[in-house]
Amino acid sequence: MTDEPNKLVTLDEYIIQAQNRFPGATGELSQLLRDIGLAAKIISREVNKAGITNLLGADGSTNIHGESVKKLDLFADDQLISALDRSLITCMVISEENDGIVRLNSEGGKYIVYLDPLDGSSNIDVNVSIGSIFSIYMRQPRPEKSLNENDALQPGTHQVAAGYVLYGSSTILAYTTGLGVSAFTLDPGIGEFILSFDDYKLPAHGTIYSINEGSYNSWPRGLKEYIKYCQQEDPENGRPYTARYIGSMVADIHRTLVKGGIFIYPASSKYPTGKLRLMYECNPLSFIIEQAGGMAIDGKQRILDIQPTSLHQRTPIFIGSTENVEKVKWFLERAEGGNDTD
Ligand code: AHM
Ligand code: MG
Repeated sequence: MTDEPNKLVTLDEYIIQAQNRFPGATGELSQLLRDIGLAAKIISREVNKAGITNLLGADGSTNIHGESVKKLDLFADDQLISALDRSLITCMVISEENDGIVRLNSEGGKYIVYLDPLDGSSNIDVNVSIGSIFSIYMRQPRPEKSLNENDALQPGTHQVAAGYVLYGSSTILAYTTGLGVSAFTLDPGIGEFILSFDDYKLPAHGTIYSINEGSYNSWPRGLKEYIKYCQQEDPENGRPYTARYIGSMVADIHRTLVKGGIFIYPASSKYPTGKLRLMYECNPLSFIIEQAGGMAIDGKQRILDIQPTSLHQRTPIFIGSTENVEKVKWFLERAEGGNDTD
C-alpha cells in the first residue's frame, strides 16, 4: 500500500488509496472514516488541554448505566455525532451516552455507527490514557420501512469497519475494514494522522496479563487457576507473566496489540454478565484483535458470533494473543467440567 517507504502517508491519503483498490466503491465508507478522524483530532485537542479549559470533572448527571458522566464524555459524544451527521451517510448512532438510538438527519443513510465516545472515563481526571471506540455496520434491507433498533442488532461479524483512538502519550488511531489493521499517529505540529503501521500482527503468545485483580474473590474457579498459572515460576516459558492494568480498555487493548498477552474482563458478583459493552467496546476491539491475528471469546464462544438482543448489553471478554486465549479457555472448560466455584 505504501509504495514509497520514505513518504509520510496521512490517514486521508491512506483511506483514498484503499478505496481506489475497489473500483465500485462509492466513497461513503471512506468519508465516514475521515469524519471520525476529524472528530478524533478535535477530541484529542480538548483532552490535551482539558485541565486548563475546565473540561475535567463530572458533569453532574449519570448516564443510562448509572455511571457519573464527565464533561469530556459529553464533549466527545457531541463531536463524533455531529461529524457523522454532517456527511449524511449514517442513518443512526448508538452511543454509550444515549439510551436509545440517535436518528441522524439522513434517514436513508446506509451506515449504522456504534460509539463509546470516551472510554476509560475514570482515568480522565488523573491524566491517564483514555480512548474513543467506533464500530460500523451497514443497514440491512428489511420489510419494515421505518428505522428502529432492530436494524442495529447485528452480530459483530457484520461489522464493515471498526477502530479506536487512543489519547495517550501520543494520539493513535487504529482501524480495520476487514483487511488487516492500520494505525496512525497524530502529528500535532501539522494536525495530521500519519501512518505508523500497516497490516499489523500481534504476537501469537505474550507474557502480559491484564485484569482487575481486586475482583479476584468473585471470579470463577477456572479463571483463578489461570491467573495462578500466569504467576507460576517457569522461566523457560516466560512465566511468571507481567501484570499490567490501565483501566481504560482502549489502552489495555492497544498494549496487547503491540506486545501481545491477554486482557480479561470476566463476569463477577458485581457484574454477573461482565462489565464491558458488547456492541461498542467488545465487538470493535475483537474485530481489530482478530484482524491482527489474535482471538476474542466470552469464555465459551467467539465474541463476534454473539447475536445481540439489546443495544447496551454486556459480555465477559477474554481477548489477545491466540495462545493465551486458548489457554484460559482450557482452564475455564476444565473447571466447568468439575465444580465451577470454590
Ligand atoms: P467506561 O466506558 O465507563 O469508561 O467503562 C469501561 C472501562 C474500560 O475502559 C475498562 O476496561 C473498565 O471500564 C475498567 O473497569 P474497572 O474499573 O471495573 O476495572
Ligand atoms: Mg467504555
